[in-house]
Amino acid sequence: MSSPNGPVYQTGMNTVSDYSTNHLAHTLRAGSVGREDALCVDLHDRGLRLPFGAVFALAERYANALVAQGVAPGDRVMVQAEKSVEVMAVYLGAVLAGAVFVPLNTGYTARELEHFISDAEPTLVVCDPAGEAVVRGLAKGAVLTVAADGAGTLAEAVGRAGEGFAVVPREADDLACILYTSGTTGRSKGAMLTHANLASNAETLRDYWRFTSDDVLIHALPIFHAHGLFVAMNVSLNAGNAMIFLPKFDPDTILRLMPTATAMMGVPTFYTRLLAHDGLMREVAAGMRLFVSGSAPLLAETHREWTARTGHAILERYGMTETAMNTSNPYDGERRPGTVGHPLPEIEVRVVGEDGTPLAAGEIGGIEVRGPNVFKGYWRLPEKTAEEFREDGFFITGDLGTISEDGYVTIVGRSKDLIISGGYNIYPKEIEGLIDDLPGVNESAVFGVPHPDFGEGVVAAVVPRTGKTVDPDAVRAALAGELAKFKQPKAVVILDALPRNTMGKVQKNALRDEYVGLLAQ
Ligand code: MLC
Ligand code: AMP
Repeated sequence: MSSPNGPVYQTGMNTVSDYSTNHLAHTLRAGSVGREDALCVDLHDRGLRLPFGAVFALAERYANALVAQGVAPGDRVMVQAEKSVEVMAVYLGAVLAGAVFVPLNTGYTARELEHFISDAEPTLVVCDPAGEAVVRGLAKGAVLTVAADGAGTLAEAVGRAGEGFAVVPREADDLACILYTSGTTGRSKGAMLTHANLASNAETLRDYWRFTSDDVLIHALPIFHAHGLFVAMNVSLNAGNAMIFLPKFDPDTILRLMPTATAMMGVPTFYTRLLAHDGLMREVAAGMRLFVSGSAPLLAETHREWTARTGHAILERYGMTETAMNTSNPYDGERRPGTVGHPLPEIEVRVVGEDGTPLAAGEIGGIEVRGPNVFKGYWRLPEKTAEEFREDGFFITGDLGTISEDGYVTIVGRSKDLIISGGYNIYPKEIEGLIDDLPGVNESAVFGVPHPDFGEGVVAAVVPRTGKTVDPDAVRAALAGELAKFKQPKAVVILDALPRNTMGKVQKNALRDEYVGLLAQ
């Protein structure tokens, strides 16, 4: 089997090692043992269909290539590259080699990248050929490239690597991944996920959502965040089901392929965009058994419209980078619109008051989580980690919610100053810091308002210095090269002053109310 651009995929396995000694590798391989010829990934855009045998043979070759680049157990392997089976193989290769996989959003700019590279100190960075010069200027370790079609120096390194790999033993508590998540301070923190965090969540979700080797999942999410990587990919590998692996979300392609699939996972924007498409009809979804939504609130209205159009009730679940998935609506039973369902098995969820005391059913408070899914802490930030955990091990999510008498969790807001746009998290502090440094700017406040496509969209309110004027277009232009596109304000408004309460704190709620319709079309 070969792709038009060179990389060669073998069909057979030549495993010389035992996956059972590596906690996560064992879980990810579990669904395909003895089923090497079964379809693992359908790379529709490249006309390639790779069975499990080929994918794990590739992963073993990649593991050899990583080791040849100097990657030792515990070392970080960072990836900022377009979604491809090669990136999937770097992930699996890193797991097999006992390394720590660190994926990055492909939208991050050089400025953003600098922090990730200096913080994670990766032994190897895999990036898009277009980004190589920038990465080489920042990275101390090795740099390899991979394009969306698999071409690049990574393919060459893998071509030189041997087949079969002696899988590096890893325990439950060893690190498997670091995922960066922004914070209220404006500085991204690396969430350390262990082998057991990821393995337990994959197994739990497989059972809860009834994934089996008969499933075919539409995988249109990016694989640099928890949803596409830990939920969609890990569950599929663990269950041994095929994935239709799409480079990005495209409603035409998804609707064309839906009759060949059984399940899809997406952010709410996937569902609203599909609902806006004439091609979404009951017959197209007739063979589907499950639609999962998460990463951002799904409007109850979208839930109901979807049921009316397709006959399927979307199953909404709730998770975080730090915890993978926490709650889910039931597979059987009522999938209640506007709620995120019940705590998953072995995971405890509580709602507490400001002093940390658990509240009664129906009362609104902070959502806290404890269980095998909850991360080990923030990379090299022990104090920050300590702040986010209670003494009894519960993690403080920063989400506000309630739990009903019959156990359904509803998220009603956030205590953290966070905007979620199209499933991506944006912390205003980072954007405010950049705007405040612009010439003529006195201060700024960044907040989210309803956006018809992305749920929330970013708006910046900017106050010029006395006697100065600030041009909104100049603000947007200045941010363009600094921030990933999804973080850039969709609108900039110029104000004489920011609304403040008596304590002097900026009232973002007042700004949100004032500009609630600004991005509505
Ligand atoms: C793209 N743009 C966005 C955006 N995505 N702006 C704000 N928010 C977003 N999410 C920008 C583009 O750069 C472009 O800017 C313009 O908006 C239009 O882009 P598009 O072509 O319409 O966007 P598209 O490429 O189709 O992407 C939209 C999307 C994508 C919804 C498919 O954002 C996406 O895949 N989101 C999923 C994110 C995800 O996986 N989240 C999980 C996190 S894990 P311009 O200037 O060029 O016009 C997590 C835990 C959990 O949260 O619980 O799961
Ligand atoms: P992230 O940091 O990208 O992992 O985003 C996690 C945050 O996304 C959570 O803390 C929630 O605020 C939000 N989130 C995830 N799933 C849902 C959901 N189903 N409904 C509402 N918010 C969600």
